[in-house]
Amino acid sequence: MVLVLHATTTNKNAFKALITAEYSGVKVELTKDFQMGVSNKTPEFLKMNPIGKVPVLETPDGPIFESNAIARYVARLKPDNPLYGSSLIDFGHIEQWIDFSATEIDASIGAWLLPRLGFRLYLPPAEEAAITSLKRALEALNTHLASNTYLVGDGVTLADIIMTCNLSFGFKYILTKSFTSAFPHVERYFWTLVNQPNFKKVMGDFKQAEAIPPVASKKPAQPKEAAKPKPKPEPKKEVKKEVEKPKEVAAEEEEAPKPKPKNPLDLLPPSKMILDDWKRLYSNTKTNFREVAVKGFWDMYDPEGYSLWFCDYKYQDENMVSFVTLNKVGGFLQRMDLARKYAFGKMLIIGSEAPYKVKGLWLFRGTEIPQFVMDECYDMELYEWTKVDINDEAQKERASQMIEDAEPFEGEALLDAKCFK
Ligand SMILES: N[C@@H](CCC(=O)N[C@@H](CS)C(=O)NCC(=O)O)C(=O)O
Repeated sequence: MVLVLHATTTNKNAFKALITAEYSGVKVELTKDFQMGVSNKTPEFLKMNPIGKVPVLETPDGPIFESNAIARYVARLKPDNPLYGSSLIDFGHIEQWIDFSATEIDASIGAWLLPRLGFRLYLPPAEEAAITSLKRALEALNTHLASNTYLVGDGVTLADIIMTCNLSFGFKYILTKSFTSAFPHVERYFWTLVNQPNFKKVMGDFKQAEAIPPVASKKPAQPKEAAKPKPKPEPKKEVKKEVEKPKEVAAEEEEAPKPKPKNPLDLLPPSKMILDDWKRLYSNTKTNFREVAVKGFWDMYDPEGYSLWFCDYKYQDENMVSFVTLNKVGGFLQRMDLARKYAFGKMLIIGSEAPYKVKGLWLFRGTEIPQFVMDECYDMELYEWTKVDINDEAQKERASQMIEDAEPFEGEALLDAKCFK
């Protein structure tokens, strides 16, 4: 009897059943020419799995969906399968690690990776939470594996198959060596398992992710915006990425480009402060920064043509991982690209241990934060913004320190300082 598994050839959830089948001497074959998004949307497929997800296993007694249930079924086809251990307590532990793998490992990897790939809403605080729970789970797994070669007993069990398949999704797309090296026993375990012949036959050669994937350009929902009567159209660049327009429609649009409306900031009365002069002074000052650049800034500053703002990240407690915090600030500065002609910013990442604090100083053209920046850069919502009162010496001094990257800043070391210019 050959059981038919509906999935693509690279699906880690399908690998669970295929590897289990290899260990159990059961024949499971993938359907030919499975097309994700097409084959799993047909009425026949939806009869097998009403949610339309893969994998699905066709058995002589009817279909089964949910990859762990499928793998359990395949394992049980072999009587007294060692994949299920040799005692009731082994069985209990195998089920324990299968559930742990699904709820603590797989769920956290998905919560970190899928928003970055654009499959879910990307929110920096949610990403931090996902990484924190993944690290907690991996630490527990690492401790267990420090004194155990496999999850249960002395040989491969179903728990190892499911755990390794779930880990493989992370190792392949987001868990770089610099991340996994904190969990050496997990690394040893993972590489041992993916190199077992029964795993290799299904998964092929395995290569670890070399970089964390960048965030796909999708804006998260903005509650304030949603409340407004007229939704603002998405910037054209982003729409193009997400929606594939038929070629002829795209061509039509490109034939008659509409004139770009002038930015309202270009219509403001001229200012005595020339932003580029300030940026040049900032970049070219190598010594005596306080006396030259900072003094020069205050000499140039025009409170009628520009405004200065302090920003303070609203979710400081969630800045638990240094490189994630740095990436978050880096992403913010990239997304501010649209304001390069009208802004200068300093962002400090403060503290020598977690939670790190992110605070900044921004100079904007005009006496308010420009509306297009508020509308188009979603990071703005993640910060509290306070206008700098330049008549208050303490605030002025704080702004000077931020321009200068003065250390210690508010009594703490700087992890990094980034400049937008
Ligand atoms: N808990 C399910 C997850 C299945 C799942 O999310 N499958 C994805 C592919 S890995 C899918 O079919 N996505 C298509 C969709 O969401 O429509 C399992 O383990 O089988």
